[in-house]
Amino acid sequence: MSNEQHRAGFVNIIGNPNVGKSTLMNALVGEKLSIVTAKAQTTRHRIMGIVNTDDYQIVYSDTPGMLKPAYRLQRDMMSFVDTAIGDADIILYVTDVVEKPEKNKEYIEKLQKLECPIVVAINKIDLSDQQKVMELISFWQKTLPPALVIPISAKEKFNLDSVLNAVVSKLPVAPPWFDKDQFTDKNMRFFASEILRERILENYKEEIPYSCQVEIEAFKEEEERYDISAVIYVLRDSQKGIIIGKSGSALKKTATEARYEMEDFFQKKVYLTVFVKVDPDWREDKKELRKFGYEE
Ligand SMILES: Nc1nc2c(ncn2[C@@H]2O[C@H](COP(=O)(O)OP(=O)(O)OP(=O)(O)O)[C@@H](O)[C@H]2O)c(=O)[nH]1
Ligand SMILES: [Mg+2]
Repeated sequence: MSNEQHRAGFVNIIGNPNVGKSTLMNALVGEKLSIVTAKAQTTRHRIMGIVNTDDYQIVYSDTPGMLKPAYRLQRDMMSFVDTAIGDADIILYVTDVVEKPEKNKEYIEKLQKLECPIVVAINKIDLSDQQKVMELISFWQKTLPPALVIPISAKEKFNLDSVLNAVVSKLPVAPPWFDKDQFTDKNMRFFASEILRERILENYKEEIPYSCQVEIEAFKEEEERYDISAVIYVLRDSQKGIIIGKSGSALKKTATEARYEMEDFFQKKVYLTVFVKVDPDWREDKKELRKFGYEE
């Protein structure tokens, strides 16, 4: 294929919390780049997943679910969303059969004003029936014309070919933005911290996961294994106790699960050490948030 015909572009995945944006990106890229849990606000960063062929390069961006920010971390999360709306070649708007379609009106109004093509994916149709899905398709065709509206199940990998075809047909003619062997913009430390954060989201209740931040203090690449040292920051002393659990049992479970998951992801033995520290300010403090990669 000659350079003049190569297609490439940014396909930015936007939508409300918990609709399945990360599940969809992982399925489209074929790698578990973004963590997925049943809890809302799982994704906190913009994470790129790149699909390369000889003919095209699709740079997907997974983003945090859209919400009204209550603290600085959430404001930073929403600035990732705003940037992604601004620099998209194509918006892949994800909704599902569970949420009220009119949720988050301001964002819908923003999307209505955009010039770039929009593909709407109605996710989780495995949980619905045909009539409800037909109603939603017509709602979204009316709300975001001339968007292509595609019913899918990201989890069951149903109808994802239609999403891929829609995206490829709208990709601009352009040279690749990234090396053709690159499949993400994030490094190994980032994935290690996200894997541990996913285990925290799964293993702890209520406000605990939302009070936690993970920092990878050291990541040493030995020949036989990776030596990883992580810190879980919490907001209060009482939360530290909950994370650690009785005689350290809760932390041991979380760290062990994270280690297995890291070994699976990195295809390498992992030696993981996890510390817990209190940092009352991390969700609000600009410098702390920058350190954790939330400021662009
Ligand atoms: N039944 C069903 N569940 C799904 C589907 N896709 C995703 N889910 C589930 O929905 C939940 C949320 O999925 P995520 O991919 O984390 O959603 P998200 O939009 O990235 O969420 P945030 O990052 O919190 O904004 C998880 O429990 C998924 O397993 C689907 O097609 N069908
Ligand atoms: Mg997500």
